[in-house]
Amino acid sequence: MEEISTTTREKASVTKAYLEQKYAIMKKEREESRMRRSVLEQKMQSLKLEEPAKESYRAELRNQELHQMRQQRKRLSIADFQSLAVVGRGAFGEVRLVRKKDSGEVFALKSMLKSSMVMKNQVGHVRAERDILAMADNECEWLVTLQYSFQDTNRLYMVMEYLPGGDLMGLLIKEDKLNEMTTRFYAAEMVMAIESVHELGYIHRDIKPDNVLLDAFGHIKLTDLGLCKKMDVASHEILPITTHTVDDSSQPINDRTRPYNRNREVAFSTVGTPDYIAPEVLLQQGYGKECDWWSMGVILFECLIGYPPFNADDPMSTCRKIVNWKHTLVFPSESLQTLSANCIDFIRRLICSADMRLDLKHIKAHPWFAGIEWKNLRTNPSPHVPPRGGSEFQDTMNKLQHLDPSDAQYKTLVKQITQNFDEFPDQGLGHLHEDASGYESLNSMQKTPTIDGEYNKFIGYTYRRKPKVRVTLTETFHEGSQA
Ligand code: ISQ
Repeated sequence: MEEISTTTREKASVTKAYLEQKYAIMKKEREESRMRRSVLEQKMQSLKLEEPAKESYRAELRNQELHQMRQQRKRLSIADFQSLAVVGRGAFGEVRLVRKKDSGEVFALKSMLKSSMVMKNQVGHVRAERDILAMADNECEWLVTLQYSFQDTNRLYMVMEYLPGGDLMGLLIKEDKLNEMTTRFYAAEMVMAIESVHELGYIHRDIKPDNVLLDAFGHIKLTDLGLCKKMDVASHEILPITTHTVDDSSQPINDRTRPYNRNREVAFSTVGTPDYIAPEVLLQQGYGKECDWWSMGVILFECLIGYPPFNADDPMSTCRKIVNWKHTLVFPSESLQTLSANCIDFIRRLICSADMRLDLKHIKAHPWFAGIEWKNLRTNPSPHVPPRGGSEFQDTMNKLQHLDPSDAQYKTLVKQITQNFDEFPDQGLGHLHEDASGYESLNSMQKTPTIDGEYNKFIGYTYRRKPKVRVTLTETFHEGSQA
């Protein structure tokens, strides 16, 4: 019998995953549609509507669903966007502020080079990020919302909500250190954000200050879920150390000077800093979601002390310090005078061996968090509202949506809402425009060579967030229809 080649096997497994995903989505959509109908019928029943009125509402719902399906089928490409500014650039690609040409809506567009992804074994990682963000469909308030994802021959694209506050690393560069109350605010929000990744069934594995973004009101959202690992409930994951080549497309590489190495051009630029990685991950021992709580502990240390606890001149030395944490985790003596005992105890219970580390329940119950109302953190005021943030940000976004790019005000507004990011030269999106032969279809996977004659490994990447379908039973219509 003829041997089945690895490529054929790989193609078959990608096809299987693609079809399974497609059918799962279709099933979910049918269920959602049934649910919408049933809710509408119940509402109309309780309002005792006459049959003609009911029929009219049913028709409205059908029309909305049809419109939504048509929108979903439209194929997006880079030509549908205008670039306003580059807000991040790294080894795999870049993040831009863009405007969707048809609607004028402003988004963050992350683009990644497929060849780098394949070369650096990141294919699974970009899929993980897209899957999690698409799954967090019911708008998880702690994760950056994915609006669309699409691809062309050379690149993958993620269109996400734009967060104007920069990242926690930017805030640390500006402020150097944060006081205990401010740190406690970000810590509590990080707990909720990490919890939501775990609830979706994933381990983040790459929690660091650069991946904690700040929205217009100064509240956090996590991004860069490229290293997320689907949790295996029964067993612990074993991760080879080499997979820690971080998807750094959102990590601006420039050299803002700062004490120790707090510039973004970290010692291993394509690999990212190991400062925040838990020892059990580095040692390739089995690990679980508790590795994310270690990373949070390291971030809190850095916020309060001004540098991460295992910082060293080169990544190898950092790794050595991490695995030797029992001897290398040292709080400077003055911090022992200024920080509360609860605060130090909390950090020590995160930066410790995995089996002793606090879990979610004990984290939330720790005395350092006494008085925190976990349910409504995002409604509390943030200690750092970005300049021109708050409601002014939404006004600027609305203006940008409707303003002609040639308008004199345009540049000023763009500058205003990107001021918390580093500046990068922008050649526009022209160099990204190309034929769309890498577009996604089962056909293209089988027939169209993409990178170096390979079949498309990125099938199933395309995503479009569904607009909400909602029929509102208006009071006037209801009254009129009953008359
Ligand atoms: C959203 N807004 C600003 C910057 C971003 C970087 C990466 C991912 C999403 C983003």
